[in-house]
Amino acid sequence: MVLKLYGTSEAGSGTSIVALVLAEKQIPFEHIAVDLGAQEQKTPEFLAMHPFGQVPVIDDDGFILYESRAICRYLAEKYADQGTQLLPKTLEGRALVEQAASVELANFNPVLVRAGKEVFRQRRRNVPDRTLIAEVMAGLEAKLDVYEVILGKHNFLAGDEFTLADLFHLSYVVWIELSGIDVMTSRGPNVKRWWTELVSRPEWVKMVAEGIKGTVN
Ligand SMILES: N[C@@H](CCC(=O)N[C@@H](CS)C(=O)NCC(=O)O)C(=O)O
Repeated sequence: MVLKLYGTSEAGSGTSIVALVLAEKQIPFEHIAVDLGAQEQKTPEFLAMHPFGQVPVIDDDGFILYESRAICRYLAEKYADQGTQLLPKTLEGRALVEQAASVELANFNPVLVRAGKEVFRQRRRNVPDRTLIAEVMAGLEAKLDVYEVILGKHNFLAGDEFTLADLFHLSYVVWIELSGIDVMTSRGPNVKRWWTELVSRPEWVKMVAEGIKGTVN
């Protein structure tokens, strides 16, 4: 049975980082759009898959998994020898990926989620709190100055190769950039180089342009 990905249809969401792993790994999948506005994620059927009532969720031949980063790790491990290599083979290499992924989850993601929600309000024709967005983004600048140092030592966050730790950073930034706020390229040259490379990955460019599309639907 083909893998099912339940989630939103736009690049920038947690669903889209899972969709990017699926694309990078060349894993066929069906995308099942969940209408968050209609609260489809809170129906009893959906809650049976994801007790917190959120997306993304995958159904891999009856194996149900939620939390975008857990799903990405699962897919990268299961399809280790297929498509783009997203995890190093050595213990130390994996540990460095986990280090960078923990930094993303602790420092980067919370800031982006707060600002991203505000931007999303704007897209739903509510008035976004621009002061809040500016405050939140200022918090991110200090973190990006540390990224600048890290990325001065190697090409990507966990070494010289692109890994899941880099890919995880792609959620939410797109939404903020769509509102005209330059998040990633106005700091140092190393962050700019790294970011430009991430957002130029062909599968990501395609998803931003076309939305999330399954390969069998
Ligand atoms: N940590 C979770 C976050 C999931 C999350 O916040 N999903 C949002 C969409 S990006 C959602 O389902 N929102 C609707 C809701 O919470 O009811 C993950 O990475 O999967």
